[in-house]
Amino acid sequence: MERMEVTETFAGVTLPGHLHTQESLAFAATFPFRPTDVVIATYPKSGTTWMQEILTLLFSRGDAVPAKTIPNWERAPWLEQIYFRDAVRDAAARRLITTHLPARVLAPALQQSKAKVIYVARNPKDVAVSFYHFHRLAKFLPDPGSFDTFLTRFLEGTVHYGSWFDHVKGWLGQRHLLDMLYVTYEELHQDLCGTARRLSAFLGCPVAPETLAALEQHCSFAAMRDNAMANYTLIPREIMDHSQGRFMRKGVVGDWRAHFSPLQAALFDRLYQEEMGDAGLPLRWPMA
Ligand code: PPS
Repeated sequence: MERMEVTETFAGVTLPGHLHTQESLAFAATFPFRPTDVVIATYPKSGTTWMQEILTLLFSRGDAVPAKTIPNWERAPWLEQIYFRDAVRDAAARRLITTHLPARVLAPALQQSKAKVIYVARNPKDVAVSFYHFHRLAKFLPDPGSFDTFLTRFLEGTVHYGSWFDHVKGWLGQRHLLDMLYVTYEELHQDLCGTARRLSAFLGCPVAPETLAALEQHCSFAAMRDNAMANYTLIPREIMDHSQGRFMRKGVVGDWRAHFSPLQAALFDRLYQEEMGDAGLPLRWPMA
């Protein structure tokens, strides 16, 4: 498998070389967005795959066939990945594009193009837990070591894809400058249909009750866990070793409580307060 040990550095962030080259990253940074593009922006493990599935169902008006027959990375390709140039559907009337890149790389082009941006964020304690488990499964990411070691690196912002704090502050800092809808993983949990309605209003994409019913059924954790087009079981074992865990791992809110020691939680809370306390951002999850 290619470039499994390579690390790329771009815009001050390290990224796995298996997925990204300097060329693919430069292509992303200069990509000509269109006003009709819909961009899902996330820090990893924040609900990206869930949002890809929800938008697939909204756009298909509840028809599950695309979601069940086309891998999610073709339905909503990652802007910064090597394969994007071939995957982006230039002829499509509405292109669905996914990115983990920081706002500082993409915001100017997005502002100019007036593309729609959906930013999905999640309680960073749950992000850290989910990312840790994903490192064990994804062979293109470094060995995470113990959870404590990984958490230290997550808080320092030295993990691949950079600092969670910078990512969230960067993107939410753009919320009045971009045509952006901000959604949290926790809101999707609490009220999937209500959030889907909010998405449909933002996208100008009417949603009938039957569409919502199909979406609710198909985008449930159980349905997505069993959907090979969304659960990454199509990826060969040398790249994602599913004997080490599932991509669709638990899908719950608050799993951090089963992983964090009181000391880890206290350290996390202190840094969170320092970084986010005065940021004036709408952060919609309980930290305690
Ligand atoms: S990635 O690698 O960045 O694309 O990962 P991402 O999709 O952002 O995040 C993966 C986590 O989202 C959970 N997930 C869901 N939870 C609830 N319901 C649904 N339908 C759902 N789909 C994905 C997935 O299980 C990962 O979280 P954890 O906590 O690891 O289970």
